[in-house]
Amino acid sequence: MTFGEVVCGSPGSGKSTYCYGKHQLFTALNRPIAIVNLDPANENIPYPCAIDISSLITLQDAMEEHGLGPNGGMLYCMEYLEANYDWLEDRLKELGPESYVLFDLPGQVELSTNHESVKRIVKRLGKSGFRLSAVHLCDAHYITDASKYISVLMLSLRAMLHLELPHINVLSKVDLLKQYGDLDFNLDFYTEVQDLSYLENALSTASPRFSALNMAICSLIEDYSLVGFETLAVEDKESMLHLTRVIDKATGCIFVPSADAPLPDGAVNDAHAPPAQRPNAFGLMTSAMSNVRGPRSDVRDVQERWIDAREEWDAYEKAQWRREGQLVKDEEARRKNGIRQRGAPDVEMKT
Ligand SMILES: Nc1nc2c(ncn2[C@@H]2O[C@H](COP(=O)(O)OP(=O)(O)O)[C@@H](O)[C@H]2O)c(=O)[nH]1
Ligand SMILES: [Mg+2]
Repeated sequence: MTFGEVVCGSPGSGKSTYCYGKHQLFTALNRPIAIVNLDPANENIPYPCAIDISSLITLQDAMEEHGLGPNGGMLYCMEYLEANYDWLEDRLKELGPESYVLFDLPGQVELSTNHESVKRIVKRLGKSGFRLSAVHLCDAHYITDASKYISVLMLSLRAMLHLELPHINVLSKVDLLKQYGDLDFNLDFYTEVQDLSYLENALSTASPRFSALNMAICSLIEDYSLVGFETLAVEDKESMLHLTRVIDKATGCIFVPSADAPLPDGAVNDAHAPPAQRPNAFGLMTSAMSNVRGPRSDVRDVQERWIDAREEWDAYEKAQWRREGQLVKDEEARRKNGIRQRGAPDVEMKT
């Protein structure tokens, strides 16, 4: 069984950056990972790409050959990929079963809310042994405006119902939230989607004509009671670790490092070893983990980190990095010194 993610969301929501961030994180943790670019319009791919749809079809070719616009061309590319599913399957087989696979989708939202090709491709992947979760990225900027927030809720719900996968909605770029001014509510109001009636005031002030329609949409979303959000600041390791845990839980993925993978000092890769000696799913020692603060799993901590006390946290983290940098330098100097001392030839002193 191969685990992985279908990374979807509107253009600019941060899909490719997230894939790159996850690649860096997993590489640091010795977790094998491969990224499949399924966006034929993706020109500057930031990450090492294991499989690229552009070697099957490009958006430009589709548009020129069939006289289509960018949207129609994109739908054609996905239909073409579905028709040539064997091409994808053959390349995925070459990756090996231990790789965690990210599928970087195009930003056209209809691909994950209406159009059938992506859905059918995902279904076939499931039949070939993939256990995938949908990771739906939405720019956190949308929560700064009640009507945009409603549209993001609708979009997320639609994608959940359409893709029929374990589904994680994510408010991306939370590190930028502070620069958009004060939010009407705390961050947990937006992530937990508990009581949308609080939005009535803002919605009727912004667009009085559509107030009743907006409230009807709110109650529809509440009736389904499905939508909620995680948060993401891609450069923040804690944020990435927390999201990784949530996704692993949704797919049921438990990563056990291979026997020959390098382990932290003192770790034993043995199922019978005491828990504190075993590396966990992140390749870290449980005892080592207990020394550091756990990933920011509570949304109130995220609010404190990125909104309420952002400057203080930035200063604190900068000081931490400086200290860690100094420790690494000291350690290197000590090691070099030790090698020099051990390597020095024994000179017999003659008197
Ligand atoms: N500040 C910040 N910028 C981000 C984050 N994620 C993505 N971006 C930026 O958002 C822009 C669009 O990202 P990209 O990955 O190309 O979006 P895509 O179209 O969904 O693949 C790029 O300029 C990224 O650098 C984030 O977590 N924080
Ligand atoms: Mg992209």
